[in-house]
Amino acid sequence: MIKAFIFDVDGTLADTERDGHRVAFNQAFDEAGLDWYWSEQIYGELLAVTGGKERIQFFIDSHNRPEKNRADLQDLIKSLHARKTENYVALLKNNAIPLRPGVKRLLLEAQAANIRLAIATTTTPQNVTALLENALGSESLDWFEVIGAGDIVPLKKPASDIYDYVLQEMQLDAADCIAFEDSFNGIRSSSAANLKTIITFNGYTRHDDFTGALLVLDHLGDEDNPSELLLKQTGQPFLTVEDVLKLSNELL
Ligand code: XBP
Ligand code: MG
Repeated sequence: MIKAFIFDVDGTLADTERDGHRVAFNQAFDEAGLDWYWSEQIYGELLAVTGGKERIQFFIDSHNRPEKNRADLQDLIKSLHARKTENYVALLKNNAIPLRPGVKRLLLEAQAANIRLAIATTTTPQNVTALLENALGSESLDWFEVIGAGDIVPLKKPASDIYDYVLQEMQLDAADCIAFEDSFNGIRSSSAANLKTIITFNGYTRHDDFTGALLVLDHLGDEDNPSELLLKQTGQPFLTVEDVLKLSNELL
């Protein structure tokens, strides 16, 4: 019996990477006087590594930046990332990034059906708060029993740590939960925690390998915004809680 839904944030709840995180990183680089610029394409490549600080390090290494020899490199990365977080939170306040189609509907439906909700993400906790407050109102923070985020665990996705942490906090078995993810690193993490996973891909992740997913959709769909892939597979415009429960029992 499914008792909880566990949601990833970036790319799953909202399309935050291209017009949110990427922009906030570039602002931080500019403010620090660095000549780095992450284009949409470069950012897509950098998404191979989760976590903002880890992504900056990956950029320096993979683009062979001279800064790699700086004695204060780790301090530089930390301060760039702190600025990036401030920029991202400000950006969401001024220009809220909407939730993806069907997300609010499914969250409300799940609560009505007494399904417990949680979040498992590699992003910084302040970013989750800012996204939820601006897109759904501050009361929505209470919809989630556990918000597992950022450096709270030793290893970020694709390691299972953040999902293991959330399951432990909720005192639930993986078999009683469904994860919602958008990326290869996301499903590697949820699968490593033995969770069944529903994928809603986005522009950056549409060609990722989602082997093992329970279902792969373009988005969750709403009445007035049908999920094309769900329509094709079941004739229904949007995914309901009942569908998720059936799917988990391989009945859909
Ligand atoms: C999200 C991430 C995060 C964000 C940036 O991955 O990798 O690093 O891009 O957030 P997922 P921070 O959706 O798989 O959790 O800069 O706060 O790390
Ligand atoms: Mg994601």
